Amino acid sequence: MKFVDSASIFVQAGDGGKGCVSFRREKFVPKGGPDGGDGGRGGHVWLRTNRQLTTLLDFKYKKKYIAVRGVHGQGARKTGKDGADVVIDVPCGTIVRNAETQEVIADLTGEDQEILIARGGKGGRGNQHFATPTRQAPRYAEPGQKGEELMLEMELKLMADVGLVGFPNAGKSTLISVISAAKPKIADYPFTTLVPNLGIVRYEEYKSFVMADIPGIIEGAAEGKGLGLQFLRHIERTKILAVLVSVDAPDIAEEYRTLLGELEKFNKGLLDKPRIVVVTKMDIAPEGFEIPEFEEGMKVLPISSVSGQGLKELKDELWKEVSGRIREDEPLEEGVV
Ligand SMILES: Nc1nc2c(ncn2[C@@H]2O[C@H](COP(=O)(O)OP(=O)(O)OP(=O)(O)O)[C@@H](O)[C@H]2O)c(=O)[nH]1
Ligand SMILES: [Mg+2]
Repeated sequence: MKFVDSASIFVQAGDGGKGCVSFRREKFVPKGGPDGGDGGRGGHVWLRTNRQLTTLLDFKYKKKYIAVRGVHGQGARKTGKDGADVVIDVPCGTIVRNAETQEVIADLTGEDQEILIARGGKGGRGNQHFATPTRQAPRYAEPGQKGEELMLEMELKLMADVGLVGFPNAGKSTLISVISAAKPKIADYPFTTLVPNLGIVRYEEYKSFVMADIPGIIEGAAEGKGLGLQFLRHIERTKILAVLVSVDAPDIAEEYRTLLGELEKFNKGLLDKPRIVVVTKMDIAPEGFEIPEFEEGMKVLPISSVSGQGLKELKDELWKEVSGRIREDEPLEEGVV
């Protein structure tokens, strides 16, 4: 499967309908005044975020979004109907640029966010508006204005609260599959995950946070080994990182340091995020296994996605960090969270 995280599309709003040239016709009124109605507005094109979407894959197949023209005005002062709007659903975290100028038009991070991306042309005014004392029977009306059109470039940065990072086979996909409804592919060979998976982790009765499972990282990834590091941009915006190391790694503290090194090479800022260490596959821990010291003061949580050991504690800890960060960065309205 190919991972699509950017796309270009063409959007065109509808033109305005024409204004109408018409004169009143009534019995006993031989020369009625002008009564041409206005044209309707052309349909707008909107972008709207949709939490259900996690890729820009749809835009690989459909690349043109065109709204219809407004209906022309008619006699008897009848205004034409506006053209229907077109609404394009995009995943949360989509950045939209004008392809020509490269200017960022929108950074759609919120849920149910909506922006007008191409404005429909105004309808032309009918001849009823152009009567003057000296020209009582104007024979012209305005044409409709053109709808806006432009090429858009979209780039997706997944919006997740928690990013899972680890070597291939560390058990990232397995973890997300047991604590969320996401059903990613799981297998005992490296690089099973080729595209990021998002899962919503339910916490207690009505709380939830979003977790991102990304492909595995290996030493040298920054130089292009393995799948490279491009997908790491999807965790640049997560609030926290959970670094997974498998209990059966030859030297798990060393593995942890290697991972941090690769993250740092990609973007130093990643190391400023709060992180916790998760030791996975505790069900196969060798006799007498002891958790090593990873870093001073670092929280370490031993878990097993198979036996369920430590999963509750992990969720508690992640929720504590995620909700704490929400309060810090984005003050919420009273009563929320
Ligand atoms: N015994 C045991 N095996 C596990 C556990 N979690 C995952 N595994 C196994 O470890 C292997 C790798 O699991 P994945 O979840 O695909 O690992 P991943 O980190 O997503 O791997 P990549 O996508 O390749 O980076 C699979 O065979 C899993 O069944 C666990 O808690 N206990
Ligand atoms: Mg995986």
